[in-house]
Amino acid sequence: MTTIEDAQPFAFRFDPAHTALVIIDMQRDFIEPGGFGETLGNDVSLLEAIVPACRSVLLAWRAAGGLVVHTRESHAADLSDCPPAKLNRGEPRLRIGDAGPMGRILIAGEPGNQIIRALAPVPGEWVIDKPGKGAFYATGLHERLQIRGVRQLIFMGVTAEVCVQTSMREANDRGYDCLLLEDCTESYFPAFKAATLEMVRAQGGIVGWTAGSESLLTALA
Ligand code: TIU
Repeated sequence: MTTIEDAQPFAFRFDPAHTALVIIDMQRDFIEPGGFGETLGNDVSLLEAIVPACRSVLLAWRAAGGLVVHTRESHAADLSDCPPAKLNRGEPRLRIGDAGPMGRILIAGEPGNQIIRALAPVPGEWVIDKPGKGAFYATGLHERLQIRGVRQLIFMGVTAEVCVQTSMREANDRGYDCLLLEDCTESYFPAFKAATLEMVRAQGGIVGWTAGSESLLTALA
């Protein structure tokens, strides 16, 4: 077992052979101007700041031979997997499926839907396209993780309070111990990131643990 002693609310112990690194939605749609995140009215520049820390963790996890799972929030070109409630929500400048500067917004295969270059998947890593906010809804991810004997998940990605937290809550209910890396997640709303970290680890780790990425890197070294 490997231990991150300074994780909160208490030490996080994990077996790297039964742990996956889950990187939520680090796709151009959310990080770069012209994607879904910006069409919702957000300033996307905040999110780019976590990329170097995410990359350090990804490279270390790869070097350790760990399983890497990338997710993308993504819909079929015919929008058959996008419920009207999601499609019609709010008053975005461009809706899911509309043509934007990086191709059709949030559509599989479009340039904007690709993982950013710094964190691009390599062969052998899983890439999960998910139509919802949570990584476990309509993806088969749980079944694949069970076949691999995965019991613990380490989370990075965006946004903290939407797809990351939804995925962690889904995972928690499915019996996984979940660790969120504090400097490897971000929100368009700084207060929402802070609240996410607090609510995940409150009440004795009601959803999971949090720790800084340096603590994970030290534990893996
Ligand atoms: N809007 C927002 O904060 N997030 C999303 O729509 N998706 C993800 O979090 N990936």
